This record gives sequence, structure tokens and C-alpha cells, in this order.
Amino acid sequence: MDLYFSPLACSLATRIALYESGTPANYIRVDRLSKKVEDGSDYYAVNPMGQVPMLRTDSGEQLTETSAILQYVADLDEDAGLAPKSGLDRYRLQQWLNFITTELHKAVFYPLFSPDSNDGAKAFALQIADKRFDYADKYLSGRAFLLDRFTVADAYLTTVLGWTRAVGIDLDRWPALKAYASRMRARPAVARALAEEYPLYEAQAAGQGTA
Ligand SMILES: N[C@@H](CCC(=O)N[C@@H](CS)C(=O)NCC(=O)O)C(=O)O
Repeated sequence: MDLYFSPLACSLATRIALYESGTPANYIRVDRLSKKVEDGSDYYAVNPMGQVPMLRTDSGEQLTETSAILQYVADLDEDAGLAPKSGLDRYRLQQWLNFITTELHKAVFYPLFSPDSNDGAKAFALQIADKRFDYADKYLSGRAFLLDRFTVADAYLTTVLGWTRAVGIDLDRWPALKAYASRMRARPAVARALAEEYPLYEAQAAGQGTA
């Protein structure tokens, strides 16, 4: 299995999920702006959207979209408990994956990081961020995880919260979210993923952003 990733981008969530379940994979780095794969080839030839993550399964199927990839990885090893198997709990997981991907990742962070963005788009993203962070903060007050245990939704939320400082969003305003992020970063799989990707991120051209 191959995971195409860029350092500290949303693909980090899949790396965390793979480490949490102990599932082996090859990690193939993509430069987020030049769209070059680490072997110098053109990433658009692999994924016409030019985005990470992209997972190539052992049978050669290519899967995109973080929420789908995370559920695929979780289902590879049900014993790891990274996703509820069925029923309302599974829909609850999808509720959070969709919230993170649409309301946080794309609505807030994409305009803040994209080199094609502009000041108006950035101001609007910051304006709508508060309501979304308020909602997640209130939900996580008194809860350890998004569901009743660590799931792939936590891997994704942890990844997204890791971008706040780079865009000037101060998590001090949301104590439950701040405490949650710091608890998640202390998990061995998360700490390992961050320790491996951070130096790669630093080596990338400065100021590229992530989302
Ligand atoms: N809808 C995709 C979005 C993936 C995405 O936005 N990836 C970012 C990194 S976090 C990316 O590759 N950005 C570069 C670009 O859009 O050109 C998903 O949910 O996986």
C-alpha cells in the first residue's frame, strides 16, 4: 500500500491512522506546490487533482478523499477500533469526518493557506472560524475523544488543529480544543507521525502552508 503525502498536510491523518493500527505502508512524498513526486515525476499523472492524500491499495486501486481513505484504513484492521463497524456510531463517525473536512479543512483553512487566495477570502475564513471552533470546543468539553474512543476522526481533527498557529488562530480561546490537541499529540502514534513529518516540512520551501 502506498500513501502519497505532503509534510504536515491533511495526509498526516492517514499516516496517524496507519501508525495507530500498525498497518505497514510506503510513504511517497509530493511537493505541494510543484506537484513533483519525490522521484521527480509529475504527481498530476497519479492524481489529476494534484492533491494529497492518495492511497494506492495492495491491489492497485487508487483512493482519494481523506474521509474515505481514513475509513478504508480503519476497516483494514477492525480490531484496532479506529472506526465503529456499523450502526449509528458509524454515521456519527461520518458526521465528524464531514464536519472536519467541509467546515474546518475546506471552509477555514483552505482559503488561509492557498496561494491562490486573497485578503477577502482570508478575512471571511477567519470570520466564520469562530462559530466552528466554538461548536467543537463545546462538544469536546468533558470528552476525551470525538466518539467514545480514539478513531480516525480524531486523527483528522488533530491534523487540522495542528495548522492553527500557522494561520494565526490562537487555540487559547478554546480551552477544550487546546487540551484535546495536546492530549492527542502525546499519543505515541501521533507523536511519531509528527516527529517524522516535521523535519520534512521544515525542509520544504518556507511559507508554503499545508491545507
Ligand atoms: N478533498 C480532498 C482535499 C485534499 C486537500 O485539500 N489536500 C491538500 C493538502 S491538505 C492539497 O493537496 N493541497 C494542494 C492543492 O490543492 O493543490 C480530501 O478531503 O482529501
